[in-house]
Amino acid sequence: MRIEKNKIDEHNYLGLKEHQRKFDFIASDLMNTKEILRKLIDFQVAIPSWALGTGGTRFGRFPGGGEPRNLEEKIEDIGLLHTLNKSGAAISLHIPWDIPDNAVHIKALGTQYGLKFDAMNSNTFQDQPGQTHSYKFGSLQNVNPETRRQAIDHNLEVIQYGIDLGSESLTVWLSDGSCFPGQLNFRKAFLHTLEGLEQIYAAIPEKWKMFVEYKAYEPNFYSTTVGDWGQSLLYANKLGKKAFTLVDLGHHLPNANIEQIVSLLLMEGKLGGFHFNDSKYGDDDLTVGSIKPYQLFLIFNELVEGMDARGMDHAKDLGWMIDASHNVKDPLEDILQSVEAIMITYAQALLIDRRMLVEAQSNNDVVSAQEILQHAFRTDTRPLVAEARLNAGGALDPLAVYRNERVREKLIKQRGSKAMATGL
Ligand code: PSV
Ligand code: MN
Repeated sequence: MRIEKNKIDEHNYLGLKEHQRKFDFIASDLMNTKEILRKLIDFQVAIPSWALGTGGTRFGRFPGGGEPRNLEEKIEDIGLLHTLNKSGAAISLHIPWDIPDNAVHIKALGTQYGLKFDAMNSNTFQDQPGQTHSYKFGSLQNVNPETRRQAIDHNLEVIQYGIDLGSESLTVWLSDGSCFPGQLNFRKAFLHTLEGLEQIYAAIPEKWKMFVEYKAYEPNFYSTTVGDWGQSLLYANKLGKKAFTLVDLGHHLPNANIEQIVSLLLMEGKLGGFHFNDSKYGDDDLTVGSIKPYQLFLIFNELVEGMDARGMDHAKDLGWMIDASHNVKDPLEDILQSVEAIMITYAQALLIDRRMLVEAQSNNDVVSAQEILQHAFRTDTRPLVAEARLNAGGALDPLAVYRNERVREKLIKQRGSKAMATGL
């Protein structure tokens, strides 16, 4: 379904006076409002095709109905969200969950909704019906060369789908690892994986990027073959200039200093992609900013600082994506919340007084350094984000329009209460 522009205009008209008051208040304190608004408008976050259905746990799944039944409907849903917030102009596909059988048609449909095709994701963490070799004991690390070959071929196929759709990156996340001591030889597992990644890398088109995503644990619980940023960076460095590390916020051990990881990867020119989510325990895939908003702010602080230090374009030079889906919310509302949290936090990071911070750091003035960061974090940037959205043609309050328009009810009517999206 689509939300007509006049519905958004109507909503904006009703909220405009109140918004203007709040926006004028924050803008009166800023020297570079225009520049900030430009950056906020340009910043786009890709939505994964697997986040549009209710996620589940191994204990169950409680779908709320009206989920997209095919790739076309997934594109439709992401298009709808983008109409509302103008910040999600890309879709990221997981193969084989979302095979674009007719790439020309799928690409055209994306364009119709103003969407590009972001990173392609391969899947060698599940066995598919009819698959010859099982990934039970890993894919690229597998002791059986034929299983490794199968996993490599799958990635090559995914690259081809991406080429057809105009994507420019491949994300490889491997669940490879072991559950028990002695189960595998770490060095052999690493080297087999490297060999496989090298063959995949060789097929990566010239202007593409290859992202190597790491994860501390799950589904393996004793060791993971791409377990942390050190291992991912090792692979990326060995592979070459088109290979980068991908940081997923949920993929660290408790209390890991993710902002420091981000800073050093940027310094090395090896941060390529970013998956947003939030978590209390591990890879909980909760709504961005719902648990640790200050950590998210500190990460954005390093992202902005590190990208500026290298003269990078915030919007284009890293791959930004949401990677979250869980059990209890309407997934579309959840994505709207996540994108909003990202934009609010990015805006806060843009407000940090960099000159003062450098001065405080040079003077070992710890108190001032903390004050400078927290001043930005405690600023309510919602009016800035709403103004950017308004200028881009979106809704002042996307969630309010979504609810007023009874989108979920209409989707259930259209697709049925039992419609289930593919994904985890
Ligand atoms: C793995 O937990 C991960 O973060 C990878 O990015 C996957 O592709 C994605 O989640 C979806 O399962
Ligand atoms: Mn991820």
